[in-house]
Amino acid sequence: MNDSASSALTSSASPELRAAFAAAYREAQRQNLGQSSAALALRAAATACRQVLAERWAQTQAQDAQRPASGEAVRRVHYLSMEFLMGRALSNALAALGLQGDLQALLAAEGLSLGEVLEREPDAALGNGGLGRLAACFLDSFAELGLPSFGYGLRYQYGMFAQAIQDGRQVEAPDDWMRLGAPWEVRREQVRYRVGFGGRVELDAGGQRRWLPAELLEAQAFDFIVPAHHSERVSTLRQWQASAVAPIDFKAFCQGDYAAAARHRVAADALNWVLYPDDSSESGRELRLKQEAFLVSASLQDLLARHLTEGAPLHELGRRNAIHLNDTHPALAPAELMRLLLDEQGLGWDEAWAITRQAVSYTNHTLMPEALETWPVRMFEALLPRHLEIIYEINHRFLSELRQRFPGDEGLLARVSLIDEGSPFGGERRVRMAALSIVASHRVNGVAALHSELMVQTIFADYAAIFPERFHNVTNGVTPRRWLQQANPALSALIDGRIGSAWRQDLAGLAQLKPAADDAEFGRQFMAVKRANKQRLAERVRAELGLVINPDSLFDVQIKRIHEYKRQLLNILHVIARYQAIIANPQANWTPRTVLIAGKAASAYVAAKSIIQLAHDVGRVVNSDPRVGDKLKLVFLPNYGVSLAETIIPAADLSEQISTAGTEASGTGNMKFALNGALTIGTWDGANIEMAEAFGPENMFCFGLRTEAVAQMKALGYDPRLFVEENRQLAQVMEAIASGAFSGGDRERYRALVDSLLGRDVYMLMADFKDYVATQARVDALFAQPEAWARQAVLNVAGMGWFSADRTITEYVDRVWSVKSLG
Ligand code: 26V
Repeated sequence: MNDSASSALTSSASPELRAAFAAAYREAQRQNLGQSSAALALRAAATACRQVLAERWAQTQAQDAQRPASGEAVRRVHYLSMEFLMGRALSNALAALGLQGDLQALLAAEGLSLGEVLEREPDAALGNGGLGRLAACFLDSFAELGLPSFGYGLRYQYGMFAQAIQDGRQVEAPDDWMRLGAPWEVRREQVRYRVGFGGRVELDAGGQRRWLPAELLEAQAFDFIVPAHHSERVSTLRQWQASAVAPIDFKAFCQGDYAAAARHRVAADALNWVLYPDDSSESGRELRLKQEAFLVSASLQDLLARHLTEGAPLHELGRRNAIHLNDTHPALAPAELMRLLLDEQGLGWDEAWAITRQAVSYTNHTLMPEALETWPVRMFEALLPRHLEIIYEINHRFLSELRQRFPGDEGLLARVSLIDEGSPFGGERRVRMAALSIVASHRVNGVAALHSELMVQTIFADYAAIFPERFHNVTNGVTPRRWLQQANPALSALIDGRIGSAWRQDLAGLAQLKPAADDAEFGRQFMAVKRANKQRLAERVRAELGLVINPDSLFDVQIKRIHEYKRQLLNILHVIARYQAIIANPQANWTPRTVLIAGKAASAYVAAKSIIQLAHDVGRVVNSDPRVGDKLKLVFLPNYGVSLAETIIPAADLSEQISTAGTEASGTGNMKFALNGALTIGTWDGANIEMAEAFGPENMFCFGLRTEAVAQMKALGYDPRLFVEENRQLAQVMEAIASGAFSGGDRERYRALVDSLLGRDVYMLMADFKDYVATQARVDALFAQPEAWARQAVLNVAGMGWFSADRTITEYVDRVWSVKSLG
């Protein structure tokens, strides 16, 4: 995108860069603070890389400021997201800057290995799951494609939470990831804005509405710089830190009441403590709304300041800048932009609205109705009175227009209104954030073909009827730099040997690997790489959990947030069925299998936590049964995150993508596994479908009810008990759980889980169990033929070219962010 900037720095840095790097390294070394040498080396290397990145950042910004006036295709993209799951930064930076060899040499002189230094780096785990990791992959592609852009987020001091397991149960603790400092971030001393909360709105002498907030916070910018791998361009993740503007209350301080003296300062600080504060309390919900408003206001003030500094006219703001909402969490953005344009810049409504509509676009990432955000009007009145006025006005104009288009259809108006009026029997009035996002956007998209289709047929059907041209699909992708090149160097080298290294920049090139699928020697090499990755994972499992697993067994992996719709429970039911079958017939020719599960459950999500406990209970029984040996193991790896995924995925034989059809918006883990040569056992859901179409459904283990069948069965009155009654194997599995076979005879522990499966079974595990188990048998059979297995695995890799985040971002630019998309 930015030809002038592209230069080849892939394999080796320029001598000047290397010298600068070595100097920075020595300098950082002089500041030894008594840390271990590996920790010191990590800090030094990060600081040194950051200096190089900061120079590239300045260059990139200068280039972007010079970009042509509107009318040209390039707009600056502002990607607003509550989550960015960045993971570790050092190995990515070294690869991008071509400094890997240099650092390795420097460390060797200190008696250190690069691997041990890389392992020291804590993950920046400022996210929850797929949505946050997608945002991180996008930043990589922004840089790689040279797209003028800013990612905007919050600087969470304690991430989401660190997961520990005690007695088989998840225990949450603060993830103190910046404890040893944050060597990657660049504090932008001059980049600060004020963000208000509460207070009232007044009419001033000139008839302008003016908001007088009761509380003022300051937002301070911290930048994390993301390098391109094939040019000197970078992208930026700008994260905001809140602090109180008011100093301590001196009177309270003098009276010795230090807590009262600093109360407002602690409250401001709390905005940056954790992502997704538990929303089971009113104060938790209020904190979250404040976080969202804070992110949005600081980011848009920054955008506006930059736009004006660049000397561009205000009316061009929407044509020169795209504001993208990563789900509805930043949905206040249109209201805040309107406030800035109306109240601070003095524009009229129509002009401000036109600019806002041009700028804003929105991606939906889930169809789960419970994830559709709404906020009580009461809370808005208290915290964001001016935004509420603006939302009312947007709504008023929207509904008036609809009244003309659809006269008499009051039902439609009530359904699509930005305000949920509650029911006459209770329930307070609420602001619907998805409605605001759709009405204020010029584009709305889903994240895989099926999801985008279901989105307009179900949750957003009314809006799609009103604004048919707004809705699009942009299927997700992942960055091949992190998820293949860095996570799996051995497979990368094997691929390079066959087709060259250009796939890093153009993943579509992987298609050239197709003929290698029929090359038995290549297949053996592929399996040897996989074996080495499995060996490494097995060592880690032994070191961390004291459990011995066999690297020659089939590694069957499910790693993702724990959620009922993702059906980790179905996976566990299969483990139990297999366990029972092994006990019944230990002499049979079992394909040895190691089932690995990892993932966090939201802290208030009781059912998900129970699933984690069941995994541990079943694991304990199965893993210690001498009759089983290595025919079956069940392992739960604690504290799932990006860097753990980077070790697990290259070691997987089988990828579990088994959500109830129609529930998983896309999945991106599914893509990472296939790219690393794991076969997928999956339902016809999310991006599984497009993957199967890309490399052939015969190369995926597809099973289960499809979306239409799920809907049909539900419509006819689904009764899970019928499936249990007709399937002895399933009945035995359920009976074992219910009778306490895995809970030391405690029949209560899993009563709720069992009752829910036999009662409503919302996600239809009982209906899909039989096909799932039969399909797992097909997996066993293929795994017993390594040549045939390798062939399919290579075809998977060769077919994954389309699932690069670079392709995804190119589509966003084309369909959502280009001037062209404004019509
Ligand atoms: C919802 C909630 C509700 C409870 C509090 C915490 C919380 C946090 C986030 C969300 C929305 C989650 C949306 C999400 O992560 N969707 C995932 O997005 C991926 C990227 O598009 C996609 O691949 C996954 O299928 C989808 O589940």
